[in-house]
Amino acid sequence: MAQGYLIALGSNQRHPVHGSPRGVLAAAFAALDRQGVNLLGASPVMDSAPVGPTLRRYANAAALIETRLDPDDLLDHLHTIEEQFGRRRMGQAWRSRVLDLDIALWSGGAYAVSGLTIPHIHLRHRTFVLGPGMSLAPDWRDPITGLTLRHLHSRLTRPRPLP
Ligand code: PH2
Ligand code: MG
Ligand code: MG
Repeated sequence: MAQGYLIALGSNQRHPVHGSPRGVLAAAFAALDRQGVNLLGASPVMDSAPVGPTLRRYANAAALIETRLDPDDLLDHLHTIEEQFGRRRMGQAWRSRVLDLDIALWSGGAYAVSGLTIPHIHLRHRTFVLGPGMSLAPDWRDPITGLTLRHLHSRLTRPRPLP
């Protein structure tokens, strides 16, 4: 059965062929439209300040895909694409990376098995996932809070009065 996923893309390192992080994400969208996966939508790419230990800025975006792969098989597939882009999965978490592909949302709802959690655990706190995600699927609801991506995004970016 075809299943829908929202994928969060990130890059903060150059690639020898694809060039800047923006070039990496353009190539990654193409890679997400092969081998049993259909790319239904690609968001605009945004620049974002790094969260975590690295100093390099990120290019971030989101993709809406359709595939028959279950969450675990899709995660393996995404890891293979990351490796094709030169990513090596070792050492420090959150280090600089050529390409990061995370499953943000799944049409099947919530999932938590052996190291894979959907929705992505940081979904609700990251404008660099919610902003691009909202441009593709504003009415898609987070199964945990019941809130739409549009709502989660405005909750995070709404100006707050000074104390
Ligand atoms: N990804 C991380 C850690 N920090 N910061 C930004 N701006 N964008 C990311 O995609 C990102 C991050 C871990 O995957
Ligand atoms: Mg990530
Ligand atoms: Mg990741």
